[in-house]
Amino acid sequence: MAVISRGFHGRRPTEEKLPPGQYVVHDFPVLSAGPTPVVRTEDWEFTLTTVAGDMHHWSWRDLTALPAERPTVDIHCVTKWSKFRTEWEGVSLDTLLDGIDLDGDYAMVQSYGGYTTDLPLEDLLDGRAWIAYRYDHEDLPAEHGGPARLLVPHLYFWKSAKWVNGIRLMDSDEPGFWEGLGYHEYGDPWREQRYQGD
Ligand SMILES: Nc1nc2c(c(=O)[nH]1)N[C@H]1C(S)=C(S)[C@@H](COP(=O)(O)O)O[C@H]1N2
Ligand SMILES: [Mo]
Repeated sequence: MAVISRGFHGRRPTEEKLPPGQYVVHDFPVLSAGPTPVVRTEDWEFTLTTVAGDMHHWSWRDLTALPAERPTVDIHCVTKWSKFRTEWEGVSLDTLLDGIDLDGDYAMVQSYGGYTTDLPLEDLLDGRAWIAYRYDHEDLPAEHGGPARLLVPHLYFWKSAKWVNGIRLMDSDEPGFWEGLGYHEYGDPWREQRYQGD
């Protein structure tokens, strides 16, 4: 009788899922450039600003009324830790932005507390980015970005802005917080784009 463990069958070996230069962690490190802002859900607001200057707002009630998804994804921090199969719940940016006239090719993601990060608008679409408000079946803890954070797991984790509160669309790329301090403007872990020039 063939002995094939279901749990193993179909999964890629660990090395294939680990981008170059990364190692695996089993805890969940907290990396914050400043203090953790206290944001109550009743005060939470998310604003999309288009290049044309149109503004679209979502309250917490608006956000959580939208259909949610439960992505399980690997995350990769530029400081070299990766964490496999993290479980989130939140709203896909495709769902959030559905029906809105999007202009501009780039997005500046903005957070409570002033953190920013830039990326091409298309990287927020096609099932690749979420506004996540639950982690590991619990409300997202404040230190990990609660009440809600961006989740863009195909880029280094600094692009996944914690305490997210808006996106400003732009015609051309501008550096966000870490990008202005020398981090790569795109940040693909598989191409090891850690710093400018990588
Ligand atoms: N608002 C905000 N978002 C942020 C950061 C930050 O300092 N402020 N740090 C980034 C970095 S460098 C990483 S690796 C991840 C860390 O998320 P975690 O603390 O939940 O592990 O958040 C990213 N998002
Ligand atoms: Mo990071």
